[in-house]
Amino acid sequence: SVGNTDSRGALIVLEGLDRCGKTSQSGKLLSHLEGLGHSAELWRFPDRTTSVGQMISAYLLNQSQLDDHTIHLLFSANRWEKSQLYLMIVQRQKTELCIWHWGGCEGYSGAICALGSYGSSLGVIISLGFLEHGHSIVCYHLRSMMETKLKAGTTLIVDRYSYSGVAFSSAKGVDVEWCKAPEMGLLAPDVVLFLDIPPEKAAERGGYGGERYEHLEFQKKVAQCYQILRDSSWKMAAEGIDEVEKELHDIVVDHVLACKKGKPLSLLWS
Ligand code: 2DT
Repeated sequence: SVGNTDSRGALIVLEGLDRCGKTSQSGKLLSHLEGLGHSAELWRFPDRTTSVGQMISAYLLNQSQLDDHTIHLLFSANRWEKSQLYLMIVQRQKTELCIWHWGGCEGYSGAICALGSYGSSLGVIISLGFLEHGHSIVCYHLRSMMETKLKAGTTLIVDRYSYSGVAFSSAKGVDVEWCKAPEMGLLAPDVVLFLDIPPEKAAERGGYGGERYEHLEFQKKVAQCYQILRDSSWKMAAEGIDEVEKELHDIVVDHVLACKKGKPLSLLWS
């Protein structure tokens, strides 16, 4: 397990085929938790806003072609980029030189640099340069944006996670163990809510939007691959929108309370 047993938010993952209702259920879960006074946020993967996410989006829209292994690693990188963040705060003393001002922070004469996954070695090199110019520097390594949020008490409701990564790539014939490898070391969810609907039924719902994986035959393969990944931490939610909603609310609130009481975090597939 990771870290201590302090109160924290829960990591809740929703998984399922395209058009299974994950996105609308995620939104409802968020309102329910907020209504009960819990701090919660909605996340989704792929996060198409980052530069890696834009490459993924172009691939899904059939605007670019990538080898199956390459796109798999991009999806994984899109999760890792939300996990590694190195922050360096430079306090200005003598000179006006700083890289990025910490906007709007009156009285704080500093700059803040996010070094991304380049890590602490780059941080050390940059900080030596600043020290020479008479700045004082505080370096932080935030283990993970996700972990930081959870430890601050915020529950994360995540629409798709590593299970989508493995299910969709292995449905294309990529080896399951190979698919899992780059996900190892990411945080494990407290619960996976799998919205279990037959692929034919999902296909009937309002039609697919025309993205790369939105074809019935492929979705059937994905459904089989999800079954391989399923373990005891998964909750299978059946059909019927209202019943699903009630079922999910109860499960999620139980997990949120367990995490508040100090259930430790753990890592995926370790
Ligand atoms: P959305 O329609 O939910 O945006 O998903 N996918 C997703 C993968 O192949 N690997 C992954 O790691 C993730 C998170 C599932 C877009 C598609 O991307 C697939 C559907």
